Amino acid sequence: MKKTILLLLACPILQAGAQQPALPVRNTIAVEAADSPADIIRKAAHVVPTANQYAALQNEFIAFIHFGPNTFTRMEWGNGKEDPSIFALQNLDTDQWCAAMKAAGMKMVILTVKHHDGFVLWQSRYTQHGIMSTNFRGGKGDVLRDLSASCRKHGLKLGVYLSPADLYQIENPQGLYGNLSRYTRRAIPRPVPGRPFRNKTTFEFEVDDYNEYFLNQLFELLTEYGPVHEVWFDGAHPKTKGGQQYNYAAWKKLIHTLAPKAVIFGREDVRWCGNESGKTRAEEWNVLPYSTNPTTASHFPDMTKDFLGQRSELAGARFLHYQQAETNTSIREGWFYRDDHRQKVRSADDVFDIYERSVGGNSTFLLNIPPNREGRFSPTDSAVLYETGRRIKATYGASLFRGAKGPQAILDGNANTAFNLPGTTGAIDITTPAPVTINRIVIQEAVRTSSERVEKHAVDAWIDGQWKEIATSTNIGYKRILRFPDVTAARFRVRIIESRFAPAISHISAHYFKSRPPQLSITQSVDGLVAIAPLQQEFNWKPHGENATKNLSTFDIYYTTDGSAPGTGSAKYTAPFRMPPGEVRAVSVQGKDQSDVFRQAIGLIKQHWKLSAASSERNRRPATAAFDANSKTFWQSADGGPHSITIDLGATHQLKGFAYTPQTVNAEGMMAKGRLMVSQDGQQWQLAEPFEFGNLINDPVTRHHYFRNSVSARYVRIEATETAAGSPSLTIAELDFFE
Ligand code: FUL
Repeated sequence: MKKTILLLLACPILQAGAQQPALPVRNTIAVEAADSPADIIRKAAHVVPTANQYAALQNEFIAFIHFGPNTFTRMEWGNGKEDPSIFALQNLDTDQWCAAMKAAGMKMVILTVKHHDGFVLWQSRYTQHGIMSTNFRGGKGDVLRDLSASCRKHGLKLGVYLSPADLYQIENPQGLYGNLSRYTRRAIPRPVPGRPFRNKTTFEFEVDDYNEYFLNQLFELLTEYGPVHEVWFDGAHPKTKGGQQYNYAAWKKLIHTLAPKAVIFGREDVRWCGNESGKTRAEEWNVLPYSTNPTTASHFPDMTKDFLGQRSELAGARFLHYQQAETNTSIREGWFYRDDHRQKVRSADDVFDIYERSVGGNSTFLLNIPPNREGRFSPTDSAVLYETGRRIKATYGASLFRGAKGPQAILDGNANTAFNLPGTTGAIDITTPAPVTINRIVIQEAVRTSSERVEKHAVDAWIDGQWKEIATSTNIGYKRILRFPDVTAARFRVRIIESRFAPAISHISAHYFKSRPPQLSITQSVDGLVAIAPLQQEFNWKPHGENATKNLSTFDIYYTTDGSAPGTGSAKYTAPFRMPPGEVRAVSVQGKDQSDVFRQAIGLIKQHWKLSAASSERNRRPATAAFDANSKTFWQSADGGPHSITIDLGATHQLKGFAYTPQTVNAEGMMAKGRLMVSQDGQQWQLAEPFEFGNLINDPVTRHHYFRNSVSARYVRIEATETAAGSPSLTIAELDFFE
């Protein structure tokens, strides 16, 4: 049953046992009015990635680099009014970035050559708002040039993030964004005296000023830095103006011509996974239902939905289209570097866990590592990358099914060969030469030729003379990693239980990962009790209702409250405890293995806080929910501002800062900007500091604001001056104050 891709692509074959004949495979298949639900499913089972999409899937683990003025202002979103000199870069070491990314096993890096603030990191001919107006290398520096040279040296592919939203072009009086200019025929690239292009390709498009600017910049990016493999269009828009439209058809034509190997993120090739915090769906399908033709669509499915491509979702589709998910998240709290003491960095345990859930969950893992103000990855971030790479290699570098008996097309390590099941169910037996101890199985479908078809599968091991089920899961697609407790056996069986059409399995391998002490979460109750417990990940895989970490009962937790590093000599955690405001640092220990350090700032105890006033409230969303130590409940004001909440802290405190936790039920009322007012008596008020939080809707996680100088207060009042996306009400899930 060994077939090459060429053969499969060339002839739609009648598969024995399948109820209906195979269809030709396509990247998009239209649904006809007369199609029955079964016809739709059969069509979905013939939707495949393009060659570029497939190459992008094979990258598996890729890097994001967020770098720019925000690195220096410590903001998540700039405002476009930054003086370029804020970008006070002195040194840049892209070789250091690439060495660490390569060691992590990443295959590509995508640089934010222009984030929403509009500042460009390359020597563009079309603006002065960028690196050319800084002192970096006398105004001649070019971050993309350095990075592309380092990528070549280290064998990494290159991608560019060019933000369509451009606050500099919006805010600047001569700005091109939304300036209501006429759409006319314009030549791209627009010639600039003294700055000729080596690439002589030219285009003509009917565009306005901003689209022309954008296309000129894309032309520079795609012709002067070597091959580009991904162009990333962020859907986030801090602001828009003048009804600005994007002429995407022109952008696409230019990209397809100049970067024929590139996939486009944010449009039809690659999609957002729906969150920025590393969550993965238990079932991630890449064949999606569209209501309009995806190649010309201006409406896309809601990528944040819990279910996207399941059978039940396909029923109303007009088009079925392959569009793979990218799980994008940052190694640090926030997308940009802020500091090395407060900004949390994900541990290798965490990054490795996301790797297994995302790459092994039919998506690509896009991990952001924001360089610091020295132009380098901070040592902590680098160490995590090296360690993650070591674990990936040690775990997945070789299969424990080496030398096993079973379908060779599955065991040969060749992605171009596949075993075609005769029907929609079946079993694949694998026998190893000697018993092996495993806790991971990797399964892949030949998605390029035969789409994603498996809807339910299980793995059994032959133990004590009978088959014992060791893992079950749903879809497979490009890759599924099953995690389960250690099992030792010499016979295994993968059962395909349900499929959309007879599937083609291209790969099965077995692996062993030495379990690590669990990751921890540290919480504080309303009366100040601090509890430390294993992290319960909402989206974690629990193939058997078990966590991937085995023997949870055998670990110990040690912690400190004085800022020192915790270890087995520190206090052992036995029960929740109270402590003065400060920081808890904790580790879990299992035998000789110690977890990474988990840190949590502990704020003022809220037990005696009182609500003094709230501008308004809604039923079931009372203002007291803003400080009930429960981030699932939240305060929501009535529509129409100004919105404020005043709290009596019960005693005077020297405040260093505060944290705002947004609600996550919907995107309403996120507090983008505000002022913290303080008072000793509830009568005389004084401004402590204004504050600003960017990117709340896409990334609704706890945000911290620390004051330049600590402020003394018994009463605090938060006045919101701006809500994200102009929401008419304000919502606060939780407020914390730190002393
Ligand atoms: C978001 C942006 O607003 C963030 O700043 C970041 O660039 C992230 C990757 O996408 O939507």
